[in-house]
Amino acid sequence: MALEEAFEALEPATLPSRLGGLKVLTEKLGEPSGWQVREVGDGNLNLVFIVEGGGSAMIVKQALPYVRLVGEGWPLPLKRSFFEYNALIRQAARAPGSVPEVFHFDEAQAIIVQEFLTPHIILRRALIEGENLPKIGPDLGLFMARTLFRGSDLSMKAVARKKDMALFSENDALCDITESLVFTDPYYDADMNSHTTPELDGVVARLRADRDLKVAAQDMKLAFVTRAETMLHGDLHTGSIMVTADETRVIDPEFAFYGPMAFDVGMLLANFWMSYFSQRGHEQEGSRDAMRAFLLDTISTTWAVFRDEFARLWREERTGILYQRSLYEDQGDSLGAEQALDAFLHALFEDMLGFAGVEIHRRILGLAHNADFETIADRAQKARSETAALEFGRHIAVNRRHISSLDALERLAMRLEEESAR
Ligand code: SR1
Ligand code: MG
Repeated sequence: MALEEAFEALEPATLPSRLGGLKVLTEKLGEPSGWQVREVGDGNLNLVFIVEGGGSAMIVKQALPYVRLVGEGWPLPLKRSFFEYNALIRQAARAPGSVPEVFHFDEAQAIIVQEFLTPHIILRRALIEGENLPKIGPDLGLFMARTLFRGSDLSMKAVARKKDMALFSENDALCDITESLVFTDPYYDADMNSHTTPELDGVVARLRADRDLKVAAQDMKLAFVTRAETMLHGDLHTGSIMVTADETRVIDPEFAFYGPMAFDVGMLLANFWMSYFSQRGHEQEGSRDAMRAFLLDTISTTWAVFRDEFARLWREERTGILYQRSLYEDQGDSLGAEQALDAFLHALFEDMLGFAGVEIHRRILGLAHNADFETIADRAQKARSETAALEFGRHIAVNRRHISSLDALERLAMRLEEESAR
C-alpha cells in the first residue's frame, strides 16, 4: 500500500487521540486530555503543531501529500518525511547540538515528533526585525563544515556512503522542485513565477535575455544534478534556522540528498545577502546601518569559520577514499595535502557564488519569494532593493571564476545597496 493511502492529516482536535498512546509524548506532556494543540506551520509544505502539556511542549511535524503553498493540485510524496528524519539523525551525529532532538518518527503518517525549541524564533524573522545575532556566523559555519565534510568521501567509508547516497537518491521529488524552481523557472516566463510588476519588468526582461547568466545557471544546475559529493541539508535558507541570542539550530532538512557541497553554503550566504539588500525597506524605526554592517560581517565570518573548520577536518579527519593520507602525509608530503585543500576550497568558493546568485534570483523572480522583501511596505523601495539584489546575484553567478574573496564583493554590495536608497 502506498504511504498516501493510509495517511490521515492531523488536526488540533484529533492529535491528542491519535498520538496519546505514545509513551514518549505522555512521559513529557502528561495525559492527552490535558494537551493544548496549535497548528503553527507557516512554511511552504507541511503541518507543524505545538503540543503543550504537563508544563512542557513538543513539536509534531507532519508532511502533507501535496505542496501546502500551492494546494492539492501539486502532489508531493509523503516520503520526504523519511528523508527529513534520516537527515536529522545524521546531522545530529555529525554536528552535535545543531539540530532539534527527534523523539519519534512514524513513516506511514509522515510524522516527526521533535524538540520544541523555545524561546527560539525563525532566523529570517529575527533579521527582518533587525536583531544582531553574533553567534549565527560561527555556528552556521561550523554546522556546514561538519555536516558537509563528514557526509562525504573525504570522511565516510566508501560503501556506507554509497548506500546512503542510494537511500537519499529516492528524494527525487524534492530535488525536482529545486531543479525547476531554483535553476530554471526564474530565467523564463514560467507559469508560477511572479515578480514586483511593473517596476521590475525591465530588469527581468534583461536578465532573461542574458546568455551568460543562463549559461551560469545551467552550469550550477549541472553541478546540482550530477555531483553527489555529500549529504546536503538541501534547503538551508534563513527560514530553516531557529535562533536565540546564544543558540542556533538548523531545522527542516526534508530536501536532503547527496549533492555538491557548495549548494548549502551558497544558499545560506544568498539569504544573508538578501537580508542585507532588504534592510533599507525596514527602516521605519531608524537606520539599519548597524544591521547592514552586521550582515556583511556575518557573511565573511560564516565563510571564514566554514573554511577553517573544513581545513581542520581535512587535516585531522580525512579517513575516506579521497586525497588519502597514503598519498600525502604518510610520504612526508603534508604540503601536498595543503595544496589539495587550497584547490578544493577555491573550487568550493566559486561554486558557492554560483549557487548564491541563482538562489537570489529565484527568491525575487520565481514561485517561492521570501519575507525579507515581501514585507517591505514601500513598493518603490521594495523594487529598488530587489533590483540591487538581482544585479548582485547576476554578478556573482556570472563572474564567480574571477572573484577571489568576499572583500571585493562587500564593496559591490555596498555600492548597489546605496544606489537602492534613491
Ligand atoms: C514548492 S516549495 C517552494 C520552496 O519552499 C521550500 O522551502 C524550498 O525552498 C522550495 O524551493
Ligand atoms: Mg522547509
